Amino acid sequence: MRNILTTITVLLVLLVPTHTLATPGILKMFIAKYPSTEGSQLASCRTCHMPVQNTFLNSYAFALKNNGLDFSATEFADSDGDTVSNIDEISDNQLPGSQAQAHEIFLFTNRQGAITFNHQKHSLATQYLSGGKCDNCHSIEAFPKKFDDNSPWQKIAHSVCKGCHKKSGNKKAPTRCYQCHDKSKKRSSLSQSKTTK
Ligand code: HEC
Ligand code: HEC
Ligand code: HEC
Ligand code: HEC
Ligand SMILES: [Ca+2]
Repeated sequence: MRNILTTITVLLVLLVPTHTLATPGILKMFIAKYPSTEGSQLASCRTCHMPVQNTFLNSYAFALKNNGLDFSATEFADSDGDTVSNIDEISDNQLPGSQAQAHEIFLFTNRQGAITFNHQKHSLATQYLSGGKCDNCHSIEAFPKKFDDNSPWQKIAHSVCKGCHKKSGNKKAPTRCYQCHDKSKKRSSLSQSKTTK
């Protein structure tokens, strides 16, 4: 028993530091490169990882990875496809790897009333029934792992989101129209229409 414990301890000492210390270094590199981000929402693992508890990379992190972690080489790209370059977003305290305004909170705007979707809770908290199983929502037929508020999601959303809520039998999982759609936040029919994109 003691031998096993010693072996485990040695393994932990050998493995844990390289695994957990190696990459938070990228956060330090990021802040060193862009000092204005210190203390801002960008000074976070979530600027590149989503959900944060895992090693999953977002579009900005993939750009960094593909450029051998050369920050300057990714500055003029628009990784999240919102027409603003990565460097302009970073200077403006916006997320370069996501069209969301805040980490993992997606606001779907539309004519019926906006829906606020908490991605972090839905992908990780056990009562939301996915517990790390990304395929509950991300499969070929469903959401593509790239938040684009200009695409229409009604069909997928009403089957995937409403479907699970109904099946869950959980009263806190909304199944009625205005529990999901916030009437006070409607995308006006005069403003850019989603389907014409
Ligand atoms: C500026 C972007 C950025 C930030 C911030 C960032 N990372 Fe990373 N991280 C990356 C990239 C890019 C990779 C992939 C590196 C590669 O494969 O070459 C990565 C990889 C990882 C890995 C996988 C390492 C492996 O060897 O498999 C872990 C774990 C990780 N990061 C943890 C963290 C944690 C924890 C934080 C916050 C303290 C953090 N990262 C902050 C960009 C970032
Ligand atoms: C309950 C549903 C659900 C689960 C579970 C889920 N996601 Fe998502 N995810 C979404 C939705 C909805 C979006 C917004 C996507 C869209 O509009 O296509 C999204 C977007 C993303 C994005 C892109 C973010 C951005 O800002 O562009 C990434 C990366 C992602 N998810 C990773 C994951 C990973 C990794 C897991 C599993 C650990 C996971 N998701 C589990 C629903 C889910
Ligand atoms: C795999 C099951 C599942 C899927 C898929 C799912 N949800 Fe949920 N959702 C839940 C559960 C369960 C709750 C209630 C959790 C609790 O509070 O106990 C919930 C709660 C919510 C809430 C209430 C507020 C909150 O964050 O708790 C909203 C809004 C919501 N979901 C929107 C969505 C949208 C939009 C989608 C699709 C993009 C979606 N959900 C997909 C299981 C799911
Ligand atoms: C579980 C949450 C949820 C429930 C419940 C729900 N919806 Fe939706 N609905 C969504 C999401 C998410 C979208 C996609 C939004 C987007 O693309 O911006 C959507 C899209 C729509 C759209 C398209 C709007 C547009 O401008 O493209 C209509 C219309 C709509 N829903 C009507 C309804 C009605 C009517 C009900 C009740 C019978 C209902 N929804 C119930 C989540 C929900
Ligand atoms: Ca951008």
